[in-house]
Amino acid sequence: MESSSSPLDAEAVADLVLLDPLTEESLVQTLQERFRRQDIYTYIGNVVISVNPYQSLPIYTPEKVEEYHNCSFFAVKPHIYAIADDAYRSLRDRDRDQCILITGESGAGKTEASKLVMSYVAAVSSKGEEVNKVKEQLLQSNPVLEAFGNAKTVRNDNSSRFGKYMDIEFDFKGDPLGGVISNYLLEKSRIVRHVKGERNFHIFYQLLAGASPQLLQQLKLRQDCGHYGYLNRESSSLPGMDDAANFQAMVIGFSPAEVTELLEVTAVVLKLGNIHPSWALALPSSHTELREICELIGLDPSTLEQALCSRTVKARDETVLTTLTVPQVSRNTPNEQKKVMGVLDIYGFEIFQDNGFEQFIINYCNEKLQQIFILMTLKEEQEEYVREGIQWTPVEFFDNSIICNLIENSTTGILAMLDEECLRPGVVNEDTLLTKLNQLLATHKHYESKETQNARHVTDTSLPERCFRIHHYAGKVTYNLTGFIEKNNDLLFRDLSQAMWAARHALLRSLFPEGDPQKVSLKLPPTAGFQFKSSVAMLMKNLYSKNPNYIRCIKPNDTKSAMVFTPELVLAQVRYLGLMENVRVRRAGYAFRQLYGPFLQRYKMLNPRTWPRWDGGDREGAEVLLAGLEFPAEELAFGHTKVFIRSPRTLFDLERRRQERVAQLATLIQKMFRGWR
Ligand code: AD9
Ligand code: MG
Repeated sequence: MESSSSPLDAEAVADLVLLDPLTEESLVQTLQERFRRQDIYTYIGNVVISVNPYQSLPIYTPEKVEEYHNCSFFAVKPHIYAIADDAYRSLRDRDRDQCILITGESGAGKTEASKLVMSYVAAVSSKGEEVNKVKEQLLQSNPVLEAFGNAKTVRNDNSSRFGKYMDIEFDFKGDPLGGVISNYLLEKSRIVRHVKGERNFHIFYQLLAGASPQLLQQLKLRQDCGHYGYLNRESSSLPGMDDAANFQAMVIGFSPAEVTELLEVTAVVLKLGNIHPSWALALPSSHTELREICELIGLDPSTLEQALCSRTVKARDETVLTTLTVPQVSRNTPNEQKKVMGVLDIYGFEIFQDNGFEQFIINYCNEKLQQIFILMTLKEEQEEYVREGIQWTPVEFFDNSIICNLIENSTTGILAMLDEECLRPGVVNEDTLLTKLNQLLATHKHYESKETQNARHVTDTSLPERCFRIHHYAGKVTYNLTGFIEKNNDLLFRDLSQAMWAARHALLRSLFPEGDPQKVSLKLPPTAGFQFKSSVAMLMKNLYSKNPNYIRCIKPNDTKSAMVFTPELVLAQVRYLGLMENVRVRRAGYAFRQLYGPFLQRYKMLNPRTWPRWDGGDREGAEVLLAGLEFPAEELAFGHTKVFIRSPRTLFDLERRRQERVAQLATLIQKMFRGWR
């Protein structure tokens, strides 16, 4: 008999491609039933869905690593290790660069998943002094990135406030050589502002809690969080988070001089927060914080004072979005053929009550990821059919390139029109932008505003002023244009970058290359939207050149509780993640496929011609076996190495017949046994 965790258990199929009937309800129910059994991982083909358990499960032990290491993907329960192993093996043995795309909403478990993938790869690749050093550095990048890029939010105590893409490089043997990390859309505005109940970036609390009294003195800091305007005393410590210990973990791997430089800049940021905007017009140069900042960075106080005072209010108002590339560890490997595994940990689709420029950009990125997902999945399916010599019939699917185009088209796209408005001299505001959008996009099927609604005589008049709505693949989102222009402009005033560049502090200077008076250019820097579009295009090109692996993370409840599963909440995510479309695309051709050998082994008892023995080849055996079962011809296809079954129903029928036959045989054996006694 089947155990309750059989992949073909109809109550809780391990692969949603086999879901029958396929509805949103049945999909959510299956996830719920599996979650109840603590099976937090489920497949859609080779896509892994991960439901955050909010408790530590005993499924990440070294024994588990061993179990999944070199095991066939479908022979073991769904697990993130299975996808990591599959990707790593294809990279090492089949020489195919891989990427692992992890998406999901805040708190769904993306960052944990990316760490699990990295630690799995570290565990199964070879050991040796050199290699171990690289692995350590790779794993070590996490505490640093999290210290400077993560913060407590209402949704997640350890929320990543940036998107992360990491290319891990391997040599021909599959040993890690190093990595390159790119960050997307770091939420810099958190430094100056965050909502009640949230915190600033972890690093500030870690520094104050973990630094020795001598170090604090050297950095001219006080230990008390409450002294700093950017921090809040009430959440200076969080349950389950040891800031002091994390501080120690963060500095491992850096030289003492590097640590000092880094922390000096960190201290300067904290202290800048104590320079009050009301001093905008006259800042006493004897001001203690100002004087201390200048001592830390080697700058004449009057230079900083001038730079701050001319624009103080504006500078505090900055909300900046950007992308930057930080080359992390990298060993020198001339002339060596490198293989690459990319890991992408990036925010999923967002629909809030109020959606602004950030949501617009994030959702654009997800729209692109969806596009590449569909293209790659179809491509992969098609390639498998060609490899197996099976007829491929094109499938119907929703092509979201029309939405991508609406946003990114270089002349009529929303981003292009926003840029145009940002560059226009004179008074610019979002109202004129909206008018322009309405004119150009009046008939676009995926664009709506109050104006176009009126023109189209739409009765739904729920759309507020100064807003537009996009029909994304994952649902309709209303964006409020207020703030789009300022955020897109992303200007740091030149006098500030020049002042920073004038400091003697080497690290600080390197952060403001544009402050070099020799390099002053009259050209405006690229807008935030333009930069993001370019880096998304680069990312897509990079991903497209690799073999994709997907991890879709789901948050089961809003209270961070173990064992609570809220179906409505999960349903919304199933929609944003496009899981239904995912299943449909996966089974566009054939829902199930299996190598002839294991297939024959499992079902040969269903036909007296193949049972109890079949002496011919596996493929022939499978053909003979299925010929006797009278399935409609279009349900089956025979490839070079695999049998293909079109609909889950046929597979379940096969499985049911097998179970009946097993029961029958068991009774028969029992009878025989009794007869012998
Ligand atoms: V955000 O978009 O950066 O705000 P993530 O990255 O999706 O978000 P994260 O990985 O930080 O979420 O997970 C949130 C919390 O869920 C973690 O701090 C863990 O407490 C918990 N979690 C997530 N995945 C697992 C898991 N596989 N096992 C146990 C988990 N706990
Ligand atoms: Mg995260």
